Amino acid sequence: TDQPEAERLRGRIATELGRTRERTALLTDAVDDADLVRQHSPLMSPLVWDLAHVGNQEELWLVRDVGRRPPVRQDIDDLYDAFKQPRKDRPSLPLLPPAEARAYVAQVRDKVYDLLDAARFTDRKLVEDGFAFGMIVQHEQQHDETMLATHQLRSGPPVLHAPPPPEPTARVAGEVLVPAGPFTMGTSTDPWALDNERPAHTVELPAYVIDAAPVTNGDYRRFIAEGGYDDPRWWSTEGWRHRVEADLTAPMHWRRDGDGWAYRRFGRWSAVRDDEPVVHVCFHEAQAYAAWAGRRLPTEAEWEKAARWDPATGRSRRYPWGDEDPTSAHANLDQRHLWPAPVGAYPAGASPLGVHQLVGDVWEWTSTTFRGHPGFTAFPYREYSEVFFGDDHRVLRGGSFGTDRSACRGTFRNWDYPIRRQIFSGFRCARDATAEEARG
Ligand code: AVJ
Ligand code: FE
Repeated sequence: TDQPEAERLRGRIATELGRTRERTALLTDAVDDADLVRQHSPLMSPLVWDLAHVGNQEELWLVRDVGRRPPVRQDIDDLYDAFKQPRKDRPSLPLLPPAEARAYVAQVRDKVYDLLDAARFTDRKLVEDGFAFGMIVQHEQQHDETMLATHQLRSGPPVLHAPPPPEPTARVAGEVLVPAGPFTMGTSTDPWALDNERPAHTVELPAYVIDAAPVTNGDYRRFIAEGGYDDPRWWSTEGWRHRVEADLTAPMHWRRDGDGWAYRRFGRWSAVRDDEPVVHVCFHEAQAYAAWAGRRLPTEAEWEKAARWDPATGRSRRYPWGDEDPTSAHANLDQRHLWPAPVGAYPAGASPLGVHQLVGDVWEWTSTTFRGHPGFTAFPYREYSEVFFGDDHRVLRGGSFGTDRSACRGTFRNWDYPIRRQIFSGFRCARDATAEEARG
C-alpha cells in the first residue's frame, strides 16, 4: 500500500466509522432511557446492551488486539460477551446505564481515531487494507440492523421516521433461466469480505430457473387464503411441528383487517400492499410456500450465481449491477426506508440475466445450511462464523432495507435459525430447469 493509497483508505475508514456511529446514535437516541434498558422481546437485547457491546468489541479487536493499547474498561468484558450472556438474561445484568454506555463508546472511538492516525496499513495481516477497521464498521452496522429489528418489536408510538421507498418503474414478473456451467463463488480479493465469504472457488451448477423478484405479499396472501398454513403436506416435519407449536398463521406483524390484512411497521398500522416483497417469515414458512407453489427455495450457490454471474464475460461481479458500490438507485439499503420497496422499483440494480432486487429489500432464505466455503480459514476468530457452522442455521443472502451497504456484497452471507422471523427475512423461489429449458 503506497502513501496516497494509505491516505485514501484512512479517509474512507474515518467516513465509514462516522456515518455508522450516526446511525447507532439515531437508533439509540430515538427512545428514552427507560425504553433503552427495557427488553422488548426475549429474542432481542435491550438497546443499551447492543450499544455498549459495539463499543466493547471495538475495544477488544481494535484498541487492545490490533492497537496493543491498554484496556479502557476490562471490567465489563464479560457483560458484553454474546457467548457468555444469553439474550434472555441480558436485561438483568448490571449493564452500564445509558449515559455511561454513551460515554464509554465515545471514549473507545477516540482511541480508534488515534490508532487510525497512526496506522500504516502495512503493519500486519490484520490491518491490511484496513480489514480490522472494516470488520468493526460492519459489526456495528450489523448491530444497527439488529437494533432496527428491536425497534420493529417495541410497542408504543412510532419514533423512527423515513420516506417511503420508491414506486415501481419497471414491470418485473416471472422467472429467469440460468444456464448450466461453472461460476466463481465467494471472494479472495474483496478487502472487507469476512472469513466466511472466502476463498473464491469454482462451483458447477446444472441449469435452473429462479424468480425475477422476491415473493410478494400478494403471492403470500394467496398461500394463506388457500389454506397453506393448515395443510401439513407443504411443510417439512420439523416445519409443521413449529407451525403448530408457535401457532403460525401469517407473517409476523400481520393481523386481519376486514377481508384483508394489515401490518404493523415501526408502530404504524397500514393495509398490506400486494406488490411489496413479503417480510418477517421464517425459513419453514418460506419452504412451505415454495412447496405449495410447486417450487423450491434456491440453494445458496444458485442465489449467488443469479446475483453475480455475468454471461458476457463468465466473471462473477461484486453486485448484480456490476462492481460499483451500491447507490440509492441500485438497491433499498442503509435504512433509508423502513420497509421493502415494491417489485420493479430498482431496475438499475438488476443482474445481467434480469433478476431484480437481489440486494436490499429483504434477506432471502436459501435451502443451504451454514458451512465454510472449501478452503475456509477462520479469521480473525473462530467465534465470528466457524462456531455457527453445522445444520442448525440456514443461510440468508442479499441484505434488507435495514442493512448497510458496507455490510452487504454479492458474497455476503447471513445465517439464522429456521424459526426466526423477527429479522427482515423474505425469499424467492427456484426450480430445476426442464430438459428442454436446459438445452436452451
Ligand atoms: C451475521 C447477523 C448472524 O447478529 O449474530 C453480530 C452478526 N456477529 N455480532 C449476529 C454478529 C457478532 C451475526 N449475524
Ligand atoms: Fe456482536
